[in-house]
Amino acid sequence: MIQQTLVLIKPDGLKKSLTGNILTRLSETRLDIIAAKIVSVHRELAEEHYRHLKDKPFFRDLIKYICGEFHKRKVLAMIYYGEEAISKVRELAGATNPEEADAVSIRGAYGRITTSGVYENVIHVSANEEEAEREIKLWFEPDEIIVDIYPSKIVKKEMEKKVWV
Ligand code: 3AN
Repeated sequence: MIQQTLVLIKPDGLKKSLTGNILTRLSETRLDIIAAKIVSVHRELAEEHYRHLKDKPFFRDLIKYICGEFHKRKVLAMIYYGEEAISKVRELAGATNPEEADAVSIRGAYGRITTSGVYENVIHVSANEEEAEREIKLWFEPDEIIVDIYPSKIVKKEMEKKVWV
């Protein structure tokens, strides 16, 4: 089944200059990248992204982490697309807990748990098709994706926009 999945290289991955290594590992999947951008993550986006964890004791630190307060204030957001994209990318990413992740997975190789208990697991990948759709629509506009993966519509908008001078 053709699927799409959101992949985030998190602030620790960027701070540690792991982007190239992670992209090389992900290229083993032979999937297509159909969207990519650097995002400075604001609190609302972070809280919405991790809304299923809002009652967890680690939620506050998790939001600080993804917003880059411990590393760099940016993430690399991408959409991978192709046959069984979700399971292929999840397998390469490895388990949530980097100490339990397979040693050759991305999280197993590059992740760590800090002394204050924050999981720095360098990469986010969507859990299933429903989450992928929710997350992709949260992080990307239809125009930023080069394949029509979900239905969209054209609307006329009068809005302020930054342009080159
Ligand atoms: P995954 O990212 O593997 O789908 P989720 O959605 O359960 O897993 O967790 C989201 C993020 O929350 C993880 N990537 C990790 O950064 C953090 N996290 C999950 N469980 C814990 C935990 N027990 N302690 C600290 N941080 C955690």
